[in-house]
Amino acid sequence: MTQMIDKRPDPEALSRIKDILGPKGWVDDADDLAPWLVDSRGVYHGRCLGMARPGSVEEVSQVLAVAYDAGIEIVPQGGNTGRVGGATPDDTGHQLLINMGRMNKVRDIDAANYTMTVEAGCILQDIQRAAENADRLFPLSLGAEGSCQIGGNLASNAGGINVLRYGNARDLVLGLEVVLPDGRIWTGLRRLRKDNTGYDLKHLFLGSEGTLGIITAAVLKLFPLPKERAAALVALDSLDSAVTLLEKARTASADALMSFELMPGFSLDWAEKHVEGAKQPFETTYDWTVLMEIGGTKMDGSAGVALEGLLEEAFEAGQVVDAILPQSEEQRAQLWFLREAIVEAQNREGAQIKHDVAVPVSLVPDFIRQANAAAIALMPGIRPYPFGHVGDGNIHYNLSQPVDMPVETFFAEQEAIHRAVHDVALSMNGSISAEHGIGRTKRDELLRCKSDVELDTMRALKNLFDPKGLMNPGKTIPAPR
Ligand code: FAD
Ligand code: 2HG
Ligand code: ZN
Repeated sequence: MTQMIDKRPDPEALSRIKDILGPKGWVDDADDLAPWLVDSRGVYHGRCLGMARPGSVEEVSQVLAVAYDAGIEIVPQGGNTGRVGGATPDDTGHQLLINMGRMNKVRDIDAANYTMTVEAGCILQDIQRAAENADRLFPLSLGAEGSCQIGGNLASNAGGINVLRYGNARDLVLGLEVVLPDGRIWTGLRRLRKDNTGYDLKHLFLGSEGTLGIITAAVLKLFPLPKERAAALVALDSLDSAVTLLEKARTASADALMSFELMPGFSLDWAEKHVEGAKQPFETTYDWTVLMEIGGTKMDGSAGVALEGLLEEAFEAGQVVDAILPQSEEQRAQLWFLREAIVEAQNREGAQIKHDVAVPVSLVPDFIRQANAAAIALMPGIRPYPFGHVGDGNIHYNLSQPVDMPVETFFAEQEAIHRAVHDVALSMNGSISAEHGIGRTKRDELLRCKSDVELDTMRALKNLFDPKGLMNPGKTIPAPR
C-alpha cells in the first residue's frame, strides 16, 4: 500500500520564515504572485506557499535552514524567463518560491583584473552595462537579457549569441557564493584565473538548475571591450554554405567572429508581419540567412573591411547571394532586433513544439534535413522553423502547427515528434538540450540519452547536497528506470 505523505508545511516554520524576511521580502497576494507562477512559455502553471524575496545571503541562509528542518520544498527563481519550466512550482501549493530579484547589487568591478562581483538577482543587461561603463565586456548576451538574472543564467548555464567567441555562462565564472539546502553558506568568491586545489565545486552548481543549492553571488570574467563591431546579414545559396562560410569566417578573422546565427528566410517575413519595428530587409524571401558579427580591436573600420573581404570571396564562390551591411550602429541594432524578433514571431503564428539540440557543427545541415523529414513524415503540413546558434552547432529546431490544424491534434503528437527529432540528434552523438536545460520539460527524455552510470552519479551528487530532496524537486533528475 502506498503511504500518502502530507507535505503541508508547519505553520510555525512558515511564520518564522516570514519574520526573517520582513514585509519587503514576502509576497502572498494572488495578483502579485500570478506572473511568477507561470513559465515563460505559458506551459506550466503552479501554486505556492508564498514568494520569498530575500535581501541578503544571510536571509537566504536562514530561510533555507528553517525550510530544511521543517521539510519545506524550495523552488529557486530568477527572472522566470527559462524555457523548460524549471522555475515554476508544482500545483500542490506546498512549495516555497524563492525569487532572487532583490539581491541585485554589483558588489565590485575590478577592471585591472578583468573581474566583476555581482549578486545573483542582477539583471543580465545591467551587468553588461556596468561592465561597459568600466570599458570592459561581459559577453553573455541573449534575447531575454532585459529580464533574466545572472543567478538564473548561471544555474541554467545559459548560451546565447556570443558563445562561439567567449563560451557558455559556465566559462565566464571565476567564483561563486552558494547557500546549500541546509542553509550553510559556501563562500567561493575567488577571483583566480588558476586554482587547482582539488575538485572545482563551482562547476557542480553551474547548470544545476536550482537542484543543489541557491547561487547568491558570482565573480564573473570580463574581457576587453571590442572597439568596433561589424555585422552582416547574408543570404546563402544553400544550407550547407552556412557551415562553409562559418569555417571561412573563423579562419579569416583569427577567431574574432563573435556571432553566427542561422535564420530561415521566411522567419524574417514572420518577424515583419508580427513584431512591431522588425523589418525584412531583403527584397525577396531567401531560403536561408545568417546574421554574423566580427569584433575589432581598433576603431578604424578594419573589422568592416575584413568582413567585406570575406563576403566578397563568398559571393565569388556563389555561397552568398545577397548581403545587408549596416552602415550605422542603429542599423546594426535593427538587425539584432530582427534576430530576437523571430522568436516572438513564431509565437504569433500559433502553437509550436520546441527543441534545443546540439550536434557537431558540420552536421547541422544534415540534422535539419533529417529532422524535417522525420517531422513531416509524422505530421504532413507541420512547419519546421529551425534557427539559432549554428556557430555552436546549436539549433532551435522549432515546429509550428500546420495551418488550420486544431491545437489539440497538434499537441497529441508532441511526444512522438520530440522523440523523432531527438533521435536524429542522438544518432549524431548530439544533445537534446544545448542551452535551455532540462527542467520539467525534458526530464524523462534524459533516461533515453544518459547511461545508468551517468544518471546514478547525478543522483548520488543530488543526494549528497540535498539528502531530503527539497531543492527544486521533480526537475532535471529523472526517477530511476
Ligand atoms: P529562471 O527562468 O528564473 O530559472 C531558470 C532555472 O534556474 C530554474 O531551474 C531555477 O530554479 C534556477 N535558478 C534561478 N535562479 C537561481 C539561483 N539564483 N540559484 C539557483 N538556481 C536558480 N537561453 C539561452 O541559453 N540562450 C538564449 O539565447 C536564450 N534566449 C532566450 C530568449 C527569450 C526571448 C527567452 C524568453 C528566453 C531565452 N533563453 C535563452 C532562456 C532563458 O532566458 C535562460 O535560460 C536564462 O538563463 C534564464 O534566466 P532566469 O533568470 O530567467 O532564470
Ligand atoms: C534564442 O536563441 C532562444 O532565441 C530562444 O534560445 C529559443 O525559445 C526559443 O525557441
Ligand atoms: Zn538560443
